[in-house]
Amino acid sequence: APIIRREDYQAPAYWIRTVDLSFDLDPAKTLVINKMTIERNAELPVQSLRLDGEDLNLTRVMVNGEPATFRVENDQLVLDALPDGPFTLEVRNTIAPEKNLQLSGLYTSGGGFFTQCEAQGFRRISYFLDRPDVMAVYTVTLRADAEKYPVLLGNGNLVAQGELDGGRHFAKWHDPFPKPSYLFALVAAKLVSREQKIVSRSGKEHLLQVYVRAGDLDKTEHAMNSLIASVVWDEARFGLPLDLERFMIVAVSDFNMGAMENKGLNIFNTKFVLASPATATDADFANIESVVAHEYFHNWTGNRVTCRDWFQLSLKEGLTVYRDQEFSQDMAGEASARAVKRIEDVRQLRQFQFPEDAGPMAHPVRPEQYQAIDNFYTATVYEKGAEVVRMMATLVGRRGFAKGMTLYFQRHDGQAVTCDDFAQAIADANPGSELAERLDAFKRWYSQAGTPQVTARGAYDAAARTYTLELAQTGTPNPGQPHRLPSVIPFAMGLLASDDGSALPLQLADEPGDTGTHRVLVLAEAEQRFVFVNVDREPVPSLLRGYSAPVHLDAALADTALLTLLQHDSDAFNRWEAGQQLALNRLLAALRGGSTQLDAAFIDAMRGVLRHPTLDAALKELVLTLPSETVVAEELGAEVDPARIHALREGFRLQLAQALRDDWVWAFETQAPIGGYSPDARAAGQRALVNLALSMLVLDATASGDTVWPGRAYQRFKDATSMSERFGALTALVNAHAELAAPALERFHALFADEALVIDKWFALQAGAPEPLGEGAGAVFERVRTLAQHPDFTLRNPNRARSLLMPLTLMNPAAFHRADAAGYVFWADKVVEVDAFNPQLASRLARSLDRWRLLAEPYRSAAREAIARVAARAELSDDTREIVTRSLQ
Ligand code: BAL
Ligand code: ZN
Repeated sequence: APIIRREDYQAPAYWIRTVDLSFDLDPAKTLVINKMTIERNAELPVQSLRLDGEDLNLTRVMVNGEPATFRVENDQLVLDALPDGPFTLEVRNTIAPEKNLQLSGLYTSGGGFFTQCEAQGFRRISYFLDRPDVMAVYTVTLRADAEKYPVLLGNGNLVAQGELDGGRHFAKWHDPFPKPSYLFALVAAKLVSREQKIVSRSGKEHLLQVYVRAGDLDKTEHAMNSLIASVVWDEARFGLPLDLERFMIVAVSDFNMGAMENKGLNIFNTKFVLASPATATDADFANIESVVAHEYFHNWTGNRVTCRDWFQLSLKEGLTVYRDQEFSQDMAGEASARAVKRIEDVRQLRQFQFPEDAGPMAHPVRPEQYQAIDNFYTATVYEKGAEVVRMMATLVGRRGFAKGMTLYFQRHDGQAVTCDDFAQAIADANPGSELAERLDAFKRWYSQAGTPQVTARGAYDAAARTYTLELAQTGTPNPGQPHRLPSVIPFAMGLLASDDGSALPLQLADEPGDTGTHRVLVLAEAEQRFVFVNVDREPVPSLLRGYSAPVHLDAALADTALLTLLQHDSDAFNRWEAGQQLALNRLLAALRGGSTQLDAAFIDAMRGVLRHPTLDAALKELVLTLPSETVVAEELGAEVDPARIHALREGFRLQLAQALRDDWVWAFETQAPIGGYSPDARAAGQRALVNLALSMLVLDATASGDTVWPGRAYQRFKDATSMSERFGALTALVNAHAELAAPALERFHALFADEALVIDKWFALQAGAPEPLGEGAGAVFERVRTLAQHPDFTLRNPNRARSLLMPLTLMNPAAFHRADAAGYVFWADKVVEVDAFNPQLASRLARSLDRWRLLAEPYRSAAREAIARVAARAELSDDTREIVTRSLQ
């Protein structure tokens, strides 16, 4: 496929103003009639009209009602001689939804019809200017068998429906808002819905609906509650109301993405809709809340204002992730619960975006080029993009950011715009702010790939009562660029007294007194020095509070300083960060030949956190969880031996289990939430801590041959009243390789044989289990190979395929990276097998070996060979080709 470059952007030669679509739905042969009104873009020279198409069977082309001359060239439908003024173009084609295993365009799933058009699925439905800057008003008529497909849904409002001959029926939908084709959707299926009427602030009534298969209605309450909360929040926080009479969510079990924000008709992966206490964990409940919010928020940030081209994807995705993160924080409530959400988001960033930004797929938040746009729905565009928006909000303040959003919609409602337009609006609404003053430099966050490294060094001068903080930033330039220019880095910080941890005032040399105990410095040069005066006591710096910028921070703090932060910092994020740094220092030292035994100071500090009288349970659980093997590997930066990292980390885990045994018992017995199941952040955090305690107790017991705790875990597994409890107990048994794991897994499978999403968990748990140390090593990988043959396993369903393959290849380094290369062979086979029918799914899986250059031998050569084997295939999708080619470059 050709390389598409941002700098080559040109406005479309034609505008499509209205689309009248009709579908005669049939799984084998669906007829699509597409009548468009089109105008030439008068600002450009006269040229041919070129409509995108893919896998379409074209039957008729008419211009202004007359048969027209056309040709099909490289999949495009080309019309040369067209009327000068506005004209109508009617295109008829057929498609075969049941053969569409890519799940892009119109496809069948579970006996119904569903669509997915972002980014370029609409061209697999009909010929079109399939690009986001062409926005049209759609009217859509669906015709289908009434018994098989009683529910017919489209974007916007239902304007007509009725019976047809031959047992068929129809529905006609009209969407008053002009939209790009990627936001088109239709559904025709046998579904039921949960409904809720709400009245918005303006007094308008809206109908909210969640559509699922008949047996799943009892699992829709949480999604509906999340949707209502999202509507309320967006109006309260940003003044953005629901703009449609009807807002629908439809769940489908075959779906490549998490969910899709089609105008008024969001289509969701069942994973992010269906939840009951018996089938979904706390994490599932939280994910549903955030994905429902994310898609709903897109209605403004994405749909009302959309992207000019796909290079601007982060315009809508980074901003909408920022919005859903803020929503989830607000839903969590208290300051400490907000910090917990922030920690979870940063963990995700470090686990997935940092490796991406340091690997072969590294790209700026606004990429410069692509071959397959589907490959750029990445952690960088989404999560780093959200960090960029968060930094803007930090620089202009909460109210300033809200003002900026208002200006953004005033300027751009109904338009397809760029990341520059967004940043400009936020800056213009905040004249004199650090953002407005440094906008050009700030926007380097959009154009420079890679994670900046910030070095911080402090010095206290007791005689002068000054504390000097020197900050420096470095980073690698983009390919083809000689230098990396400095980023604008909001650097939130405070100073704690080293003796009692109390907060010290922060007065810079040229400032009058009383500037508070928390502030945001702005690092905008390669090196900057900040001198704090009137510092009475030796301070411990609390740096990059709340993770105020997506950078690597090297502060080289001594253990004593980290222990002070862990105990006293008013910033809960930095308490966690200090704990992670203490653990990381020990893991890295051990990997470099230092002690493999945890010291008393560390263990006492962890005990102090676990037993702390007021800390949130959720925060405790996060602090007491060691940095992941992936994070350790990235910190190491070269010659990574996954087996060694695993052995050391598991060794530390076991030591924590043993040394804190009594404390884990205490936590298990006293920290559970009281009352019936509620997915709220506080109760979820308590359950997480209890589950961690149980895992540690079972780990310790299994290592020493004791059977009491495995027995208790099994009992809890059997008696559990919620999936969070049940799955926690099962996880404890499986991860410790307890003998009772096998009967528990068998029982779990039997209990939930009809719950696809729970069976996904069953696969994922086994594929993500820590590889045993010593003689049992390799058992987890062998288990995965066996499970790949399980009657319940299929590559056709993306959730099921991911449930086995992703935990192994992305989350379980020691099981995947094997000296005998069997993991890589398995990976290559699956990539090739999936690529034959679902390129988007295959290219995701292909990315699991992104970081092969980080590996030590023999892994590195073997991994390279596996990637080369895939790349050598003549038959490979553009998606997967792009990944493996870049990987080898
Ligand atoms: N736009 C694709 C799915 C999402 O980010 O919401
Ligand atoms: Zn999104």
